[in-house]
Amino acid sequence: MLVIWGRNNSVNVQKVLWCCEEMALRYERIDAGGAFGVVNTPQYRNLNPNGLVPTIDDDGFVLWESNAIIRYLAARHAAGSLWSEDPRARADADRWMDWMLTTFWPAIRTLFLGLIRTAPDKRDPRALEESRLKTAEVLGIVDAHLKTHQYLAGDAFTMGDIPLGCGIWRWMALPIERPALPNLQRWFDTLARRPAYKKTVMLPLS
Ligand SMILES: N[C@@H](CCC(=O)N[C@@H](CS)C(=O)NCC(=O)O)C(=O)O
Repeated sequence: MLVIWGRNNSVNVQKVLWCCEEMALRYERIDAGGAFGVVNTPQYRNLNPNGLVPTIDDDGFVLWESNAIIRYLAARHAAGSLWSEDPRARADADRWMDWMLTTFWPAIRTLFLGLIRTAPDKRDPRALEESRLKTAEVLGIVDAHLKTHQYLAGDAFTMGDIPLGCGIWRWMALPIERPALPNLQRWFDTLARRPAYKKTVMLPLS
């Protein structure tokens, strides 16, 4: 049985849960991280020396780093669908997965943490606004891409949609002003109709 450690409100844990639900893969989830602690115990550090979530144990194979986990699970259980057999199509999905971690998340992180996990009197309005503007700017890249693509890595849903799909829920659910990005909105609306996305990602932000 696949075991997943991680609290279900974490963006990186949600990536893995959503991926599993899309593949109808059975798993056991153990709360860890944030208020649940666990991540600083020697047992957990043995599995993941970073003390972060998610971590998986798939019949003795331990893996951390959310995108690596998605790639592994999709290659193992969804080759030809979530995980394309074609190297170029797969690289396209990989590209958007990495872009979420290296470009989108650094842009939105301050805004998300500020509005959701920081008391109002401790917020830095200037930093929040900078983060909002930067996020809107980088999402312009996605909007332009989605003008000619149904999904991030082509015309079918793939693992490439999962990381940014988790991130975009935060952008859509935050109480902020958002510029009109019609192609991005269309992509999000499509994701929002997927039962697995509703179940694992579209949760109240916390
Ligand atoms: N690059 C790592 C980042 C993991 C990470 O930063 N996880 C956060 C939650 S989203 C975490 O563990 N924070 C500490 C905690 O929850 O205690 C990945 O993608 O898995």
